[in-house]
Amino acid sequence: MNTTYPASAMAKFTQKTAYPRKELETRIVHIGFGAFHRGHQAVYNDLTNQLTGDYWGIFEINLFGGNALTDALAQQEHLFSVIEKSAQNTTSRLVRTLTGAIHTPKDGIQAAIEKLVEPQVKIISLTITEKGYCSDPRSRKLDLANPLIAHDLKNPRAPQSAIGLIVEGLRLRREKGLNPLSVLSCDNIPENGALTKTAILDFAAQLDGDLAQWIEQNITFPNTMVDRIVPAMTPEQFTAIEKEIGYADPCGVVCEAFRQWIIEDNFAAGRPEWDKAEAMFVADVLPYEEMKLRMLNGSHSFLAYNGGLAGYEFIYQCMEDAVFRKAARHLMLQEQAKSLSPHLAVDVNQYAALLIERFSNPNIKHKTGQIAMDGSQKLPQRAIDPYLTLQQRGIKGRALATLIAGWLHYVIQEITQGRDVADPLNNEFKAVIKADAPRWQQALSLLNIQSIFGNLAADNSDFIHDVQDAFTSIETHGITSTVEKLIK
Ligand code: NAI
Ligand code: CS2
Repeated sequence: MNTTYPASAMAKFTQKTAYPRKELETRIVHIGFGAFHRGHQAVYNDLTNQLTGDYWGIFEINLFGGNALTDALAQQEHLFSVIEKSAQNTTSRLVRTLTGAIHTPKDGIQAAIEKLVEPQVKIISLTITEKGYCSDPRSRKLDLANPLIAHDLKNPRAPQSAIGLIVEGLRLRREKGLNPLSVLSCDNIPENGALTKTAILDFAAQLDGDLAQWIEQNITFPNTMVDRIVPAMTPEQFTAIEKEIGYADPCGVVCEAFRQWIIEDNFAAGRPEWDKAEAMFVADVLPYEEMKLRMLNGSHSFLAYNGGLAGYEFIYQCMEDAVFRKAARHLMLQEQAKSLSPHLAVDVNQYAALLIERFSNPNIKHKTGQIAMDGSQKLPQRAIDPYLTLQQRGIKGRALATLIAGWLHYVIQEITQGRDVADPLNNEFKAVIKADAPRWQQALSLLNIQSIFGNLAADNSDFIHDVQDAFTSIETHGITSTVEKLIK
C-alpha cells in the first residue's frame, strides 16, 4: 500500500505548486469531496496559496458515498491529480492544498463536528449537489418532511444532513465564543448563498430561535457562480490519467481546461485571494449565475434528455450532430439569453460560441445520463423560470418546452420500464405514473408535481400546451425531427 504519492508520477506533472505544505492551516472545511470540488475550488486554492504565500488548507468531509476515496487520499498524503484537457492540449496538475479528509459513515459524525468547531476555521464550503440542501426547489424553503432533516431535527447532536451538521457546528461555535465564519455554497443553484442561508435559518429556528438570530447576525452566505465541466470518473478516464503521469490516481479527475468562479465578496472572517488565480469577486453574482445556469446548464439538460433520447451517450457526440448543435445554440441565444435580467455586462453571442466550443471538446467524456440525474432539482432554474420570463416578455419558449418534454419522456420511459430514476423524487414518480394510462396522462401526472411545477398545470394553459406539443411531436415524429423543427 502507498503512504506517499508515487515519486515516478510526481516527476511527471506539468504543473505543480511548490509552497511549504507543512505551513497549511485548515481555514476551510469543505463538505462534498466530489469530482467538481477537486477540479475547481481545490485548484483555485492551491494556485492562490502559491501566488500569495498565505497558506489556506482545506479539510474534506464526505457525508455520503463510499469511503474508498478518502481512504485512498490518506494513502497518498492527501495529494491528488487534476488532468485538464482542451480539444488541443493536456495539462497535468498536482493539487497540494488538502490537510485531511473524512467519510462520516466510517469516521463518525463527531469528527466532522469537531472540525467545524476548530477556532481557526473561516469558511465552510459546500458542493453537495442540488438535493443536498433538502429544500423545495419551487418555494426554496427547507423541506421539513425531508427524511434527513426530520432525522436531524430529532437528533440535532448527531446529524446526517449537511444542513444539520452546519447548524450543530455553528451552535457549538456560538457556545464557545468562537469567531464567526462564512458558509460558501458552490452548487449550481440560483442565489445559492441565499438558499443555503434560508435552509440553515429554517433548521435552526426549529430548534432554538436565539441560535437562528445569532446565525443571521454573524454568519455570511456569499452567492457564487461556479463553472468547470468535471465529469464523473470512469475506468477510461483513470487510464487517461495513467497515460499522463504513469499512475491511475484513484483520487484524480479529468476535466476541461476552462474554469470560472464568480463570488460575492461578503466574507465574515476573511478569505483567500482567489482572484489571484483568476476568480472574480463582485458585489452581485446574480447576472452571471443566471446567464450560466440558463445558457450552459439549461442547454446541458436539453442535450441530456433529448440527446439521450436520440441515443447519444456523451455531450460532445450531440455536438457532432448538426441538428442538436444548432438547436443548442438556438436555445442559448433565442430563448435563454432573452430571458436574462437586464444589465448583464457579457456578450451573449461570444458566451454561446464558447459554450458550443466547450461542449464539442471530444476529450471530455461527459455522459448525458449523468447530467440527466436529479432533474426535479434542476428543471425550475434551467427551464421553467426562463420559460415563464419569456412568456411575460411575449416570446415563445419552444426549445424550453422541448427540454421539459424530453425530461417527461425520459422519466416515463425509465419508470414504465421498471427502472429507478436517479432523482430524490423517484418514489413520487413511481407513485404518480400509472403504467396503463395514456402517455400524455402520465406526463400530466408529472406536470402536477408541485415542488417542481407549482400550479402551472392548472394555471398556465399556454405552458401546458407548448409542452404537450413538444411531447406529442417526440412521440409521433421522433426526437430528431422534433428538435429539427426548432431550428427551421
Ligand atoms: P459527485 O457525485 O462527484 O460528488 C457529489 C458530492 O456530493 C459527494 O461528495 C457526495 O458525498 C455529496 N452529496 C451527495 N448527496 C448529498 C447530500 N444529500 N448531502 C450532502 N452531501 C451530498 O458530483 P460533482 O461532480 O462533484 O458535482 C457536485 C455538484 O457540484 C453538482 O451537483 C453541482 O451543483 C456542482 N457543480 C458540478 C460541476 C461538474 O461539472 N461536475 C460543475 C459546476 C458545479
Ligand atoms: C451539469 C453541470 O451535471 C449537470 O447538471 O449541467 O454539472 C455542468 O457540467 C457544470 O455546471 C459546468 O460548470
